[in-house]
Amino acid sequence: MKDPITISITGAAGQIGYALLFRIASGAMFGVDQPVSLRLIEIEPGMKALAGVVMELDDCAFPLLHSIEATSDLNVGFTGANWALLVGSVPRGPGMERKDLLQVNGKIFTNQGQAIAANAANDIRTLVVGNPCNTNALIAMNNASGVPKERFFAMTRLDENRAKSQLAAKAGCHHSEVSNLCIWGNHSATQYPDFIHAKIKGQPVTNVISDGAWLEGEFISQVQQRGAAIIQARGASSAASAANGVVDTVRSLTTPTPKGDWTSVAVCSDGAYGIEKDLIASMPIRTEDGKSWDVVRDLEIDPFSQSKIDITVKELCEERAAVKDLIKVDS
Ligand code: NAX
Repeated sequence: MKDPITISITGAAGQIGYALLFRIASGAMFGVDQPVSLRLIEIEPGMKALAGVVMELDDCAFPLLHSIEATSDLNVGFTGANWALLVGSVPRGPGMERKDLLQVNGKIFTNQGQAIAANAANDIRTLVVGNPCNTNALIAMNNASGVPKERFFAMTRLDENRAKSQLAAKAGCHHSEVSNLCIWGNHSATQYPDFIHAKIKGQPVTNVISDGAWLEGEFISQVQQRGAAIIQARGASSAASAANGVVDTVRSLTTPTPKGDWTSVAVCSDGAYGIEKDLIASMPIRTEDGKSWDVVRDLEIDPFSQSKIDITVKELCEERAAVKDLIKVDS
């Protein structure tokens, strides 16, 4: 049996946490031969519900679940973490502006970045899910002194999966036949689901779906607005599909990317595709060994795509400017 790996999860008693923990413990994230130790982090008011979640995890008697620690102390929560999944954040309240939300959450991710730097394992990788996830990841990264920037990610995989599903439905094929789908930019309503480079059964999407107006219009807005549509239908935001996006993201970063394909995740920009350096922006990435990753750098960007990428990158710059006091860089 392998040694257990340690996964710290914030917001563990929330909706996404409830859909996520059981899948990690069952082996869906790291494989069916990899034991896991869970460190579950909540704020004080969430600790009672978290105790109930821990009871349910116990009651599953998962063979791979090595240990569970439930805590509201960040230093305890991130001790020895190989992966930190930052799911918890404060939702936007009535009358709260985006700028207020950025500030409130910014403080949370400042503390979490510092606690990760002080307590996690040397190979720590951090995936931020809690919104606004790109900018929260930017703040955590800038406050995690000594942790390499390429170990910070923000989740856009749910958006990628949503886009694949929409394209498959339009083309009348199975979603597994859609590949090379990249989400660019921010996990927000400005994101750009890139259908130009996407493929269906190995063919360019634009050869398979002839309805260009749908691709340029309804397709993009449906992917951008999918979260809102789910809230309207379900009366609550995406949880199981978001948890599935977390599982898919971590699996994609820890296993080699299939030949010729790529995956979407927001990473620290090194200036690729003219995206401003050090923003956490979604782009196409590949990993050959399941450890290091690189941006797929040779895609030709047409003027339509460029105009969409410019919009979402501009929003990321604005978000960064709104939290510049928390990240100690000029913006
Ligand atoms: P819930 O409100 O159900 O759960 C959040 C949990 O986080 C609560 O239990 C709360 O007590 C806890 N929490 C709050 N502040 C915390 C802190 N400082 N430390 C530890 N725990 C803390 O929300 P849920 O539906 O689970 O969503 C969680 C986050 O995911 C939200 O910010 C949401 O907007 C975001 N999402 C991100 C997505 C993405 O693709 N990146 C998609 C789904 C989701 O909208």
